[in-house]
Amino acid sequence: MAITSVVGLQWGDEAKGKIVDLLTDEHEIVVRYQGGNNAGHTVKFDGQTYKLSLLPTGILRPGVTAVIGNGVVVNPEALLKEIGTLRSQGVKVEGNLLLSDRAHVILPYHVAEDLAAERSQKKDAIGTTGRGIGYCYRDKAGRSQAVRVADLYHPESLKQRLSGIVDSKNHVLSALDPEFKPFSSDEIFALTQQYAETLKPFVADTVAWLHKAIGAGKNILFEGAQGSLLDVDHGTYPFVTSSNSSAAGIHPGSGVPERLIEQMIGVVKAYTTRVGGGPFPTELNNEIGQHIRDVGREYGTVTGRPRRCGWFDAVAAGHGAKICGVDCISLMLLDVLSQLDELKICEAYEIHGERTTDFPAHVEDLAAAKPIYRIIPGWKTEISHMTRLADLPTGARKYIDTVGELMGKQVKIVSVGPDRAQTILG
Ligand code: 2SA
Ligand code: MG
Repeated sequence: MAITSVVGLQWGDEAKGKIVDLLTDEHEIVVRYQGGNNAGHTVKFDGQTYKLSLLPTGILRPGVTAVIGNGVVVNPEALLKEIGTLRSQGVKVEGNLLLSDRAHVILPYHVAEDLAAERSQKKDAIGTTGRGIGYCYRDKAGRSQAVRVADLYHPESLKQRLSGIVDSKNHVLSALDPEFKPFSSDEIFALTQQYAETLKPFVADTVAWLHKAIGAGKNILFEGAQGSLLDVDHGTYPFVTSSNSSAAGIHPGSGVPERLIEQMIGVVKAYTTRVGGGPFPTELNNEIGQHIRDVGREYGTVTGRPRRCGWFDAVAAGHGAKICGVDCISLMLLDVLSQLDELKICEAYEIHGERTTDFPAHVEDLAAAKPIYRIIPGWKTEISHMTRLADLPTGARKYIDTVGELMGKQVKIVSVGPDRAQTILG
């Protein structure tokens, strides 16, 4: 039995989907444990591009079971749409997907609350994906207004509870927006009953199921969404998502104890990106940042928003690596940097006159951080066809070694292009 985890160490979009997809060959089960349809994974193979949001990447492989764990927040509408798109691309979903009966359900008022809150916060807005993620997690933590997948199959109590929940949501939403059109609790209840019907083939006690799979010696892969710096406990709070998007989310979000994980792979981009608000010390608001955005096609998979781009930040990614307890690093999108004359890697911050390699707790201290850089000469050579470390130009190897040195972990995988074949194992 082998249990592996793939987790992003930056602000998401580290190209985890590619690594998960590669490793799926050796695993029979792929599990998502947090987040929801705010995530965006792009996987390319055999000339096809697959865009995944809520579904675990394992869904693309026949014979692999994709599990949506209890820690995920599920918008049934989005899930059914994604399943429909995959079916039209020839992917078989039936029999390959399990949805936890303990997962929480995103309902239309969560999306309305997210959008209304973001509108009212203006310049302090978090820059959410507008999918209602934070408001569903808020109800989960608050307990009284939450709806879980299992509740869909207890219609009488659900109907009664929804009437109070919808009243209270309408009250809050109309205070935020005078033009708000109230939700009808009967309509929301009817929706939940439609969902109950269409989701039924997938719903399972995934906790019990996973423990049986572990007992049977199955290989399991955990797939993180977003990245460690968006973790609600360990990220750049409050500019974070509402789940434990570092490896800290695996145990609560799946019911599988973390001590059973044998290999934790931390995924980083060769540079840094961030989408949404919040400080970003190595951000490049100049033509280099634009170059990275153009070459790396750095636009949100879900929202299409241009991603903010900057130099690799070993303090930030190193914080992610510590929180997750990674065994090794997978360095992605190295090819995107190939045309630059000179590269910079942030090795420490200067905050209020003091040098530190600790990641600060408060966003105002992070905003004050001045990056201290190591300079690495550019290699100015196309590398996307190279298949061995030894083939890479000296500058590219120096870059990889510096990332490994500063993060204190070996870089074991280097990606030089989106295709499965464009992967160098170190
Ligand atoms: P939310 O919607 O409440 O989770 O937003 C809170 C913050 O978390 C960020 N976030 C993300 N950052 C990077 N990638 C994400 N997924 C999509 C992608 C995003 C997109 O793969 O490109 O398409 O815009 C993701 N999901 C959430 C978000 O930007 C907020 O900063
Ligand atoms: Mg993404």
